[in-house]
Amino acid sequence: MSTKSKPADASRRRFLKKSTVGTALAAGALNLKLGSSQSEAGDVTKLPKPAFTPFVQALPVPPRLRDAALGCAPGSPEAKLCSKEVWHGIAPEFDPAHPSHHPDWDRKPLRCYEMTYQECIHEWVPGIKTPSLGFNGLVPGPTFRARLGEPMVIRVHNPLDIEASLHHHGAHSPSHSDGHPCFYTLHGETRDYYYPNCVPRNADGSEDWSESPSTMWYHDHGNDVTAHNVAHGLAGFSIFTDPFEEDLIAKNILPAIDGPDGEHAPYDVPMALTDQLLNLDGTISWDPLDHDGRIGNLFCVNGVVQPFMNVERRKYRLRLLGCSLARIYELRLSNNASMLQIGNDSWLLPKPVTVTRITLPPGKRADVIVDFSKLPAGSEIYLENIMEQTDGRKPKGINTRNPIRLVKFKVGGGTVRNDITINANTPLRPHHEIPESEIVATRDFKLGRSNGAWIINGEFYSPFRADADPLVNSAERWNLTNGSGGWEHPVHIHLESHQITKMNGVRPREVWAYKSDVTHLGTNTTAEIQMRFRTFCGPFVFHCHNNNHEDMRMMKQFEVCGKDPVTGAKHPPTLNNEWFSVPEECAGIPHDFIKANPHIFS
Ligand SMILES: [Cu+2]
Repeated sequence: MSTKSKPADASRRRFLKKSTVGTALAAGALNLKLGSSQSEAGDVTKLPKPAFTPFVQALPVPPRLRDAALGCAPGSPEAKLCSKEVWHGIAPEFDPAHPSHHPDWDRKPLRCYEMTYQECIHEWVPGIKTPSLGFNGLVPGPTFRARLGEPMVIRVHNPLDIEASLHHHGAHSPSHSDGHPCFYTLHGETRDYYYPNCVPRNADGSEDWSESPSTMWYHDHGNDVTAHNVAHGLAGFSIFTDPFEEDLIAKNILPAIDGPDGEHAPYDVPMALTDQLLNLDGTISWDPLDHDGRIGNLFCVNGVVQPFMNVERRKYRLRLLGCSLARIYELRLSNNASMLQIGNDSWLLPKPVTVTRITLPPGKRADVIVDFSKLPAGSEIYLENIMEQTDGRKPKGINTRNPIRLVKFKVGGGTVRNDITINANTPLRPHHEIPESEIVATRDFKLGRSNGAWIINGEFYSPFRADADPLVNSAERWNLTNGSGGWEHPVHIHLESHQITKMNGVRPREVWAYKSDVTHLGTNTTAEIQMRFRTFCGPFVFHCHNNNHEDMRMMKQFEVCGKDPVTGAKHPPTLNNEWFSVPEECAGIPHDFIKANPHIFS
C-alpha cells in the first residue's frame, strides 16, 4: 500500500503524548514539585532552577567517534534498502555507477562508524540526573573527525520512539545523507549515511578547496521534532581538516587538533553553548506548544552548567557553537581582551579578524584564538554573554552590567612555551567571490508569521513542494528578508556555503563577509546572498535555525535540478505528491520515486 509517511504521523502522536523523555523515570526522584512550563511562566530567567555552585566542574570535551566494524558492508546487497540489518540502505551516490559518483571518492579506503540515538541520564547540573537523549548516550555526542577527500559511512541506529534524521551541518553531502528532515530513520530502523567528504568542483573540473570545512556540527533534524531532539541533547561536533589547515598546524601557526591518544588535543577546544531549562524534579522542561523559541536559564557548555577550564599561558583555539534553540549570544572576554576570529561557521576566514565581541545566533560557529600568554599566573577570566534575552522573540539588547558568565578560564603558571604563531596577518584560506557573471537567477524569500506559526513567502513548509529549482553547477542570488516585525531569524541553507554580499544594502561585518551557512536576520533586515549549487542533485532545505520556528514550518525546500544528458535542457523540479508513494515499510526514502525519476538525484 502507498502511504504519506503514516508511520511518522503515528510516531508523532506518541511523541506528543509523552512530550518529555523519561519524565516518569525522574519524577519524584528529588521529591520536588514539578516545574511549570515555559509558556506559563513568561520570563524564564525568573523561573526557579536547581541549586548549584558554578565553575566547580571541569569543561568536558566530547570523545572522538571511533572506527567501527559494521556487520554488513555499506552498499552490499545485505545493506540495501529494506534489508533486515540496514533498513534504509545508503545514499545512491555511494554506487560507483551513479552519475554523481566521482572516482576520487574511491581513492581512499572508506572509513566506517556507528552511532545510536540513545536515551541517557545526563548531568547538565552536577548531581542532578536528567533523562536526556544523546548520540551513543553522550551529550554532546562523539565528535566526527575526518580529512577532506576521505569518504565515510556512519551507520545510524534509531531505537527511540522519535522520528530521526541526522543533519551534518555545513557538510557538502548528497541529498539522502544530508539530513533532509523527511528522510527519516524511524523507530527500530538503521540508515547508512554516506559522506563523500569531497569539496565541490569548479566549472573547469578542478576542486574548489576554498570550500573545505573546518568546524561543522551534527544534530537531529527530524521534521517537526528538531527542537525537542536538540534540546534533549542530540547534537555533536564534526571537525575536518584538509592539507591547507594541516600545513598551518604543522608549522605551529594553529594548534594540533589530535592528541597522541587520538582524542582532542588540549589547545584546540570545541565549545557547544546551550541554555537549558530544567523542572525542579530534574527533568528537562519541554513545552511542545512553544513555537516562539525555547529559552533556558542554565548556561551550559559541552552539556554542563558553567564549567571551568584550566589554561596555560599561551594561545588557544576555541571553536564556539551556538547550540541553543533560540538564544542569541553576544560573547566577550571578561577582561575585554581582543580575540582573533579565524573562522565563521564551517570555514576558515581568508585571514584573522580582530574582535572583542562575537554574535552567535543558533546554528552559527565562531572559530577564535584567545591569548592567555599575557596574563599572570592565577588570573581568572570568563567567557561572558552580554546579550539579555528572556523569550524566543528576540534579545532585549546588550546588557554589560549583568554579564552571564559561561566558562571560567583559570590561568596556570610557568613560562610561555611553544606557543602558536598565528597573528592578525596570517593567511588562512583563499576566498573567491562568486562573480556576477555566474549568477543565473535571483530569488526573493520573505520570512514572516501567520496564525502563530512561521511562513516563508506566505507559505508553511511542505515536503511535497519544490520552492526553488536551481540548476546544478550554477549560482544564484537570494534576497532573504525578515518581514516578521519584532522577531529574529537565523537562516541556515544546506548543501554549500553562501556568501553574504549585503546586509540592508551595505557590506556585512567583516567576519560575516565571506562564507556562511547561517545568515542572521535581525529585525527589519534584508540580506543579499549568493550561492552555488554543485555536485548533488535532489531535494535540500533551508530554514530558520530557531529550531522552534523551523519545526513550525519556517522552512523551504530547493531541488537542485540536473540537465538532460541528451538535450541539455534543465529537468523541471519533480517534487510532488508522488514523493511518499512508496511501500509503507520504506517510508522515509522515496526509493520507487528515485527509480521512476532517476535524474533528480543524478
Ligand atoms: Cu526564526
